[in-house]
Amino acid sequence: MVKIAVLSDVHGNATALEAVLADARAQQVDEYWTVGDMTVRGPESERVLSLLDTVAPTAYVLGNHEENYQKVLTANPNTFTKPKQVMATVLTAFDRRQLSPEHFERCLNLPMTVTKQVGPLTIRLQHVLPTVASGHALAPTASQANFDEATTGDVDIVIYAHTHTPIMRYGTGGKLILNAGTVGLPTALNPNLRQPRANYLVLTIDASGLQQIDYRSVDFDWKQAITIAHQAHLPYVEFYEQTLRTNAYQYAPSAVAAYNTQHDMAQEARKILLENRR
Ligand SMILES: [Mn+2]
Repeated sequence: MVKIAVLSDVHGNATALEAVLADARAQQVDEYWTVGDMTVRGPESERVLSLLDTVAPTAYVLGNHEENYQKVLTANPNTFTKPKQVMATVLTAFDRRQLSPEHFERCLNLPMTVTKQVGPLTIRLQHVLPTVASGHALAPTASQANFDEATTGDVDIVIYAHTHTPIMRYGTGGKLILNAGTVGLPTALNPNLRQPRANYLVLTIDASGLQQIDYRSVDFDWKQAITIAHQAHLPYVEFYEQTLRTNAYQYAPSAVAAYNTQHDMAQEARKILLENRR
């Protein structure tokens, strides 16, 4: 029997990750898998990756935020100017200043998918689709066709991430689809389902198959997480703070666009991109 913790969307929130790792230890987890977006948005991407090193995850896959690291390194300053691209540029630069060269390099070289064989089960990890690490294809209410596209290939279970919404459903033909939710930025559409707790998943698998799926919600000191963000002079700190305070998603393109205008972020992003190209 093996107990596997599935962690996704930590987003640089080391405070939440510490609480989750303590809970996983108490659950006597044997192995850790991650499903992308370990960094970016929160203040402590380096501490997140160092904490993860202490449990040595056996799977890392590319999230859209790690993918943005790659994009920002080679982006054209004249065209990489959409509101979220400006934010990605500034947040990538913030992370790059704190990340060790080894950690940054690892983020730049993540695979799109990792496939694991555990007992009788073939399990594939992917941030969104097998070949796409971003976008809304697997929003919780997306069409079944999208979930069928997510489960192509010779797999029994697909675990994805990105939506910050815990999910258990099926592809046509019975492939199981799981989403562990989010460790670092808990949000929900329904106000009554919002809660300031870190989500992750513990899978228990033995020779007969999947014995238990445990969706865990763990309390963490979100006020302390906000304090750390302010102390670190995190860019876009208002978005991070409001997400942790309200558990409602704050990073809509229109809101980011307004913030960019107000704080002249396009100028800062342009400076960063020009420096990257030198
Ligand atoms: Mn994502």
